[in-house]
Amino acid sequence: MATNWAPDSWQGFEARHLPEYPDTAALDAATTTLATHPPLVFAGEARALKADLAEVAEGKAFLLQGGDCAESFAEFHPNNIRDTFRVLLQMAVVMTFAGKKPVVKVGRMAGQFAKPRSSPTETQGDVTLPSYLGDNINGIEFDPEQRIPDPARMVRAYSQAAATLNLLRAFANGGYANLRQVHQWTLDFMGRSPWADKFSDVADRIGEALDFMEACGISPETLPQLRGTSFYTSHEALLLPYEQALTRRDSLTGDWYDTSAHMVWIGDRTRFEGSAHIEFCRGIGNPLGVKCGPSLEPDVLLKLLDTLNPAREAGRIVLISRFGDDKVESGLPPLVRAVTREGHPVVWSCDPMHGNVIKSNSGYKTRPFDRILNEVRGFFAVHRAEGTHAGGVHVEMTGQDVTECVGGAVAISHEALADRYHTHCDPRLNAAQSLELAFLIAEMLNEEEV
Ligand code: TYR
Repeated sequence: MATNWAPDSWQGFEARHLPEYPDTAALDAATTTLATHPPLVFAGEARALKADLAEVAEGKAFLLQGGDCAESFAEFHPNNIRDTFRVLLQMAVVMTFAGKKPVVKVGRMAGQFAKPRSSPTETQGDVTLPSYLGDNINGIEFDPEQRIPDPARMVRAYSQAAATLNLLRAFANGGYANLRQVHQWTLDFMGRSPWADKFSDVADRIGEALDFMEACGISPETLPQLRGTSFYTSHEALLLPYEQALTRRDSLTGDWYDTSAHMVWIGDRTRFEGSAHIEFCRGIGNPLGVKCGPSLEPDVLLKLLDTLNPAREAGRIVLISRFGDDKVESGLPPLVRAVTREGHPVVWSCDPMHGNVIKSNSGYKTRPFDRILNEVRGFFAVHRAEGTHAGGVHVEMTGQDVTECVGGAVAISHEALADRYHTHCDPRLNAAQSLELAFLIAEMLNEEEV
């Protein structure tokens, strides 16, 4: 257990990207309420994820982490949860089938509300207001009242996360994820994508394999592994008052866990030395992600790993690189070499989204699909050259048919961005683009084996 640590010890450190709540009594009331609410996950589940991630660190499995850029109160709907879940399942099945490796599935769901912003204020015309920071902090409407941080939003976010997680658990183990249903996961609008046909082929072959096994006496009815799946949740541990209120001592081991999700991560903007976010995360037993961008020096990373994982447990740390497609091949190797040299057992995961944002000439923020693919290719190439395992991907995606990232097989043009640009924050891959990415990753996983 971490020494000199308590769930609130982060308060003595420099905290960036946290809101200033004008009404401190309301903040106390909200965190006191949350502290009496049940945990969203059980510590044993976080340990199960750590064990699964240890397999990834050893090169025996692959991590798929994905979901919304930012969840919102307005888009809270069972169909949205189902559609994101089923695209993640499709992606996982493609990678498991073609890549012949188990896939650890972690949703960026049920808690991904808060967003660090590049500027604390937003100006429209001659009006300047505080930036929108995520639905658990303030409102997206460009309105002075809405932009005031409201602590009661944390309680609403908790209940939305609880309901989302409840549905995800039901889908994962209640029959929806049964491998016999694989054909049913195809979404109507995917019909236009050539990758939908490829998926249908994979589904046929899985069906045949299941028929064969059933003839041999093994079926989803007799084997739980075919009937359901493990699905974990994660979000950025940004809003520390919320995370602290949900941090509890595990009754079995006596260790502290942040029970707001199975895994949390520290963003690129909050991983500086002396940060409150690092202080908080070092004391919780959950698996931790650390975003690694171009500004991260190898020796700073090594120090960070010593702080966050002094016992060098495999499965504790996921390093999520986000360089941009033109920088990954030069920026990533020094980090990989340093970590390998020091013998830290980490999962290397690729976030091909955050380094590849451009402003389209149509005015929208977008991410070209080609650049996303290129960064994933570069990531695999680096690990192949270094002899390390390209362990996972971290993507911002949705099961909806949105038009936010340009390109892909159903080519979304710059002009088409306006059609269905629904994101609350950054552009996400749509369902067809997500599936396309999964097939390409499956190919790369196969090449890794050679
Ligand atoms: N149980 C296995 C897993 O979680 C195989 C599986 C995968 C089963 C996806 C169902 C499913 O929907 O990886």
